[in-house]
Amino acid sequence: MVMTKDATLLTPKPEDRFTFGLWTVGNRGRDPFGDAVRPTLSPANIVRKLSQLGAYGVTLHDNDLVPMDATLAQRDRIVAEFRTVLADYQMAVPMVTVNLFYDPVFKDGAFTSASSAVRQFAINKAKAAMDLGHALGANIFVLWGGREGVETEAAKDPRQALAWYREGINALTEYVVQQKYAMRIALEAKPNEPRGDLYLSTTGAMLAFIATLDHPELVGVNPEVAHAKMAGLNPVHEVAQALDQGKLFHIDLNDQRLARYDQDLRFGSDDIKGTFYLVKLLEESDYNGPRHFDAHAYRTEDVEGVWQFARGSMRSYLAYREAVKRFQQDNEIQAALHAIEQMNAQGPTLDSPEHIEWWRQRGYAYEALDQLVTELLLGMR
Ligand code: GLT
Ligand code: MN
Ligand code: MN
Repeated sequence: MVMTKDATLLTPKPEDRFTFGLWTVGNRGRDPFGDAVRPTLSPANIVRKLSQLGAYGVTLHDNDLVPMDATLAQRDRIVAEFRTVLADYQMAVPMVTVNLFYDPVFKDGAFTSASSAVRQFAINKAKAAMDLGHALGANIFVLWGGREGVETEAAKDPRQALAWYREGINALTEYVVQQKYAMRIALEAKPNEPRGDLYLSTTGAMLAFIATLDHPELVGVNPEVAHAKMAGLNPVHEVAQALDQGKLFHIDLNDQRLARYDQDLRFGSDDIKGTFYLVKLLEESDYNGPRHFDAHAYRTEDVEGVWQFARGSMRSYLAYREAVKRFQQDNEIQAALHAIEQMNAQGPTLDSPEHIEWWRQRGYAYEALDQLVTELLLGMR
């Protein structure tokens, strides 16, 4: 089949539910070796531009919008102004998160800080961020434990750290119940960076941890493609497990090469086959939440490059989605799948040496199937 040239196919629309963190397009290109290369973009400017590009909404950390030292009156004014901007551009805020990693008070962690004073401060900050999320209409609260980890195991007993982590999250679900907020918490795992080792480093670890909480029904996961790859895992399988447990509350889409620092590359820009299967999984699942991009433009880019990055993230998702449709409609691929299915169904039961030998000898024809997918993704079908 020839690739479609219909220009509207790759035009993002609000119903596609694309969202971006204010911190993603707002990323100024700082890295451990170099300073900012781009100007600060105001939240209002980001909302306006993303809405023009066809996004559904934005997400934010408390301090992406409200400075950490703002008074309550200042906070209320900022929130009111921001709500006006959101209404003007018909943009939603489906998710809010809390920054528990930037300020130096959190250098030894937040919920897992060895100091009970810091832990309490972190819990209070997270509750205030939930209030902010509620005010903006968010029903997902993401928790990425940025500095919940260690460089040296001498510092804390990891079992104690997990107990503190649990106490922190239990305090937040208690708050949700008490305040009657229509909000669920999504835990985001990452194996390392900025700490040497982070606790609960994979989505699987998060899922097991959730079962030990006071209100497991209020807590799910927010897997990030790049973080799974940093752990050497297959993001498709991480997301599949979350779906299987009814715990995919949110998702962070980006890209990442193996064995590297946290690159947060534009979605689908590196691992084309892996991304294809992730989009296929999402589109074939009952997940109907936001398609949230947590990535940033290359440091080489100016502001125009940032908007190209945002536009490209959404167009790529749509292009992968079209590829999924072509996979579903490709006669040869479907016939190959059907033949494999038939062979599995019609193969003999393993009740005699000859029948066992049959299963030993059979081929699965996955080479031919994968080749078809490869050619499809290369635009040859
Ligand atoms: C930070 C991190 C992300 C998290 C964000 C939410 S902030 O950019 O790298 O993976 O999702 O706190
Ligand atoms: Mn993320
Ligand atoms: Mn990341």
